[in-house]
Amino acid sequence: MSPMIQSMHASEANRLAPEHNAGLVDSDDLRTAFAIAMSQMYKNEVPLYGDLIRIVQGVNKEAYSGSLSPDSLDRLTLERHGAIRLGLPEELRTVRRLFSILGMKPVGYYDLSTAGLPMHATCFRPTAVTSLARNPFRVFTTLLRPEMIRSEEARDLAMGLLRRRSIFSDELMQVMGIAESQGGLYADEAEVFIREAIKTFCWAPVAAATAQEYQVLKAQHPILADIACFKTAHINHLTPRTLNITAAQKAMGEEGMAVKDRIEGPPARRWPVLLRQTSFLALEEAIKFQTCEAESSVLVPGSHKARFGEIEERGAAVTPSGRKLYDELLVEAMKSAQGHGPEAFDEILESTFKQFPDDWDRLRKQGLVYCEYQHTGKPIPDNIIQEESNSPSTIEKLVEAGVLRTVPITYEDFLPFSAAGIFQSNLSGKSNSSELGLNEAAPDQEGMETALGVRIVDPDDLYSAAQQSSLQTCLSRLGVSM
Ligand code: OOG
Ligand code: NI
Repeated sequence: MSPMIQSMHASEANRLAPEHNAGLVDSDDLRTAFAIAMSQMYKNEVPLYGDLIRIVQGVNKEAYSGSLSPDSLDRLTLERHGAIRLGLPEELRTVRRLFSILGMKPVGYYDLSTAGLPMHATCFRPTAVTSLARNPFRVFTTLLRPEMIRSEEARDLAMGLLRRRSIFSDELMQVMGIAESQGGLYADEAEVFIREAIKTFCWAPVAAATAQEYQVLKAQHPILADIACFKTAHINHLTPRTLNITAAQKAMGEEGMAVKDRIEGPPARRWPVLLRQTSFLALEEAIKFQTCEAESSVLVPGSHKARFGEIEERGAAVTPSGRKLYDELLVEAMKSAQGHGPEAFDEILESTFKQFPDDWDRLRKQGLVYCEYQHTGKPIPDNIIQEESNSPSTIEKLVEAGVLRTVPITYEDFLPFSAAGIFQSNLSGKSNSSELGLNEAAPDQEGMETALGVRIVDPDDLYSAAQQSSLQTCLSRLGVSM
């Protein structure tokens, strides 16, 4: 333990807060430092990820000037998401505390049982518009649902392995306590925090299980072996954001990467919505298995497949009616594409999505997307009566008159269907729950919230609040009564 931490008692910490917290590292800066450290770690461990970053940065530089992206090139260059898979509610609760220090909250609930996975998820991410603009780093975090595992033997084995492990170092627990009691971290503490937090998410090449235990779990469900057999909650991918996923996917193939056969999500559009993703397939990596539980266990070589590299293109956040339309069209396309290959599916998807407007004004006027209002600087023409207040028709008139401009609000979350596709491309071909040895399950947001110890934020509340507050800022600047 560092002397710095030893000397920082909780009482001292309390004395520093709140009047003396001027020197605390801003949580947005801390998140950026953490995301950079995570990216560096992953680059060292998975060199192909470094190649991916290089490809994406090249593509983005080229695409930025001509793009309609509402986000800055700085944000785009830094932007990443990662994914971790946790085994126990206690692990999730501690991870929630860890991400809270980085200014990230659980947003959105994802039921993955529909994709044949014994787990559910949330996304830890910043929620304030200003924090998202500085660094939107997000981590898709899944939690095992043991009640979905049909085999009692596999379930008990997994739970036993999970209960025996501890994925957080003592130093990390201590520095998190300090952060919570003093409301943040000083620079030297922040360094310790990042160093120790990264250890939780790095690769542990020596499994915490025997080869036989690993096989039992893998036979039950490959994801189970990945969740339960290791000493850390290794991130399984980190995803940079690209402005042109078609070009980036092509460049990946040209460099000889084993790329997924198609891009998940909506088809290419003039006005992108939600998100499109693709990846290079998970790597078979050398690991070592224990031969018994003892420290002195003889190690035997083996391998494990979990880590991959993904890229994504983000578009506008859609409203609930936009999402309904998206889901309906996706199901329609999937139905008509049954039995066809990936290329035919892409064609069918494209023609089905002709029903999803691809014109900014129509998207906005039909209430399919969220938008940010900006004041162009133009004064209100005399013929628009200000007393009408902020009724929808006045706002439309202000937009038409060029007083207000509207830009898309970027989708900051995930697409379970897309996630499912990516999952399955890295797993076996089995798809229904009984083949996978799983019990049927309903979504269980409450169970997830109990595990987290806090409520999950509804992403729609965030998008509509962002839209509303941008409008209010414009109207009050224009002196339009509310
Ligand atoms: C999570 C996959 C979800 C995405 O981009 O949709 C995800 C996992 O593989 O654990 O990261
Ligand atoms: Ni991902």
